[in-house]
Amino acid sequence: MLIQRASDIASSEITPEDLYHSRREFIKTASALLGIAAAGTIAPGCTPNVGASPEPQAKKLGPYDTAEKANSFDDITHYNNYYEFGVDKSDPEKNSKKFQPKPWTVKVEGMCNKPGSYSFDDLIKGITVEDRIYRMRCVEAWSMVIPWQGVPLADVMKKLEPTSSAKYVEFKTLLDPNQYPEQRRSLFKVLDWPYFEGLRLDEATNPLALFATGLYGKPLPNQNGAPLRLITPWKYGFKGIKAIVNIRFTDKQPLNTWQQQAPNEYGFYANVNPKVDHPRWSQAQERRIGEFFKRPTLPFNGYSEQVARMYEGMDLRKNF
Ligand SMILES: Nc1nc2c(c(=O)[nH]1)N[C@H]1C(S)=C(S)[C@@H](COP(=O)(O)O)O[C@H]1N2
Ligand SMILES: [Mo]
Repeated sequence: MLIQRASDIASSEITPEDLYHSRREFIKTASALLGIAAAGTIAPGCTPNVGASPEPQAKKLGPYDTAEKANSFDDITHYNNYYEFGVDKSDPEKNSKKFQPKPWTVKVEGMCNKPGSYSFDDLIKGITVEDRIYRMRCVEAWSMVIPWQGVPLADVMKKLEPTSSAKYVEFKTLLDPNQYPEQRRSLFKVLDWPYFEGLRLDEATNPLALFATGLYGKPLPNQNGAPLRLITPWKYGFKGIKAIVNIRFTDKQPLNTWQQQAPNEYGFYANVNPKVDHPRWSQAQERRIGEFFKRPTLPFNGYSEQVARMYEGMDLRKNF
């Protein structure tokens, strides 16, 4: 048979990524049968009667999507960096089960015309949630491919109307010792809380920058930064600040948590750069989670075409 229906597969064999891929496969196959070249959204009235379509809005690869094989839902949700929940890769999954991503309020302040407190829904209202399959390269020299859902950060920025004096935007993670075990420590703190990050405004409005709200077609799991986290795939993973509660526009280059912690090891830009080694290890190669052999790391994590021009004329060794 041509199309395996979800009901033909033992439920124990179905993983979230199977469902995700089968949706995409269904659309591709159905479109091929109908001779539709570019499988965009199939209009409801023309949905062919072949197999069950669990999610008709599934799309073909978008212009920013990588065709590389995505990591499994299990990898993406059990191998995490989220120090508020602990420093081991398995801690975020174990310790985030009771985290409350709802209701959620984001405070917007600084140099913009639309400051105020926004509910999660209000902040993203009117902006279309998109699929983006991105590579993620951690500064620790491992990487993954993650199928995110989210809203283009440029659309959120536009809605908040930064003034002409605003040059940067700063983000902060929730500060809540009741929910984050590591924020309860008074001694031997791993980081100064809350975690914070920043972008230049042109970076924040680059089409690649995303506020992720989901992955594999499901709401963002707590350990991945629910309900809202930053994704800048050309930068090291630590720029991807999780559980954002604060957005502030400023004319001064903000610090970020890791730069504040170790300024000789981490900078403001943190663009993926195989030629600039971390003082304690090489950045020339990376290990894709799930693979054995290392692969070369690409400048800007392979996104040069979209982002390199933002850094023309800059010394990328100094501005690391
Ligand atoms: N608030 C917060 N955000 C964070 C971190 C963190 O410790 N706290 N870790 C960062 C690092 S180092 C990486 S590599 C990514 C990991 O994202 P993932 O767990 O969804 O793969 O989150 C980033 N965002
Ligand atoms: Mo990281």
